Amino acid sequence: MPGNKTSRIIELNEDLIENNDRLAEENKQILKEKNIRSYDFVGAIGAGKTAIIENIVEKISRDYNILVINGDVATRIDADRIEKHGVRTIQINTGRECALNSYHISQVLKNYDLNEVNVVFIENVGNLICPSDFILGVEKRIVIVSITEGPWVIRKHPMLFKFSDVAIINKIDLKDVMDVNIEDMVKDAREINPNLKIFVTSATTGENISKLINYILN
Ligand SMILES: Nc1nc2c(ncn2[C@@H]2O[C@H](COP(=O)(O)OP(=O)(O)OP(=O)(O)O)[C@@H](O)[C@H]2O)c(=O)[nH]1
Ligand SMILES: [Mg+2]
Repeated sequence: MPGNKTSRIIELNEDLIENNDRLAEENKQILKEKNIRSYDFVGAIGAGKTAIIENIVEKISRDYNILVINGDVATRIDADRIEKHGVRTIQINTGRECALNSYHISQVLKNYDLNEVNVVFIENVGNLICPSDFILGVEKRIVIVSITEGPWVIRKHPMLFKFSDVAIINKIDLKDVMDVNIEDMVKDAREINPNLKIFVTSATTGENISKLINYILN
């Protein structure tokens, strides 16, 4: 019967999220025991997740032993970009899945030697919707949008802003060619989640990246 089918689908989805949350809690414990700082960068395709992580690792890799986990549907392009900065990466190709989940991270935490590592940056699959259901057990979730995605991108995708700790509005070097009011975008993010710490950045010029680093690593 169609009614039964629908309720079974809802149960399955609930199971999936419950299992994810349980493993995320386990990941959190492992990261805490190993004294590893951890961050999940989420955001739409092309918002600048890799570019921001490249900026960060360039600035801090002398002081921290960093591992970057790159989630991508099919390629290792982003991991290769990160490795050019002399930082170790693990590429996870998700195939049909539009977000990393806590199982992916758990596999890394259980199967790789993390003894020297003290910071893990995770670049999630480029998507502004899917990752909101799948917490990974990390210290902070950081959502990135860019002004080239249009002035309404935050209002249109409230869930990730609701469930993140930090928001980045990137590509502000392009503000003169884009018809967007950055202050309005900041206001939109704040209305959705008053606890969000918000940074407006340019991965191209490096504007405000140091402030972002100071905040997340403090
Ligand atoms: N002008 C400008 N371009 C940027 C900035 N940040 C990233 N880009 C460019 O935007 C494009 C996409 O950046 P990525 O860092 O690959 O974006 P991403 O979010 O990692 O993309 P996916 O991994 O494919 O989801 C690249 O051509 C970057 O050089 C920025 O602050 N300003
Ligand atoms: Mg990327």
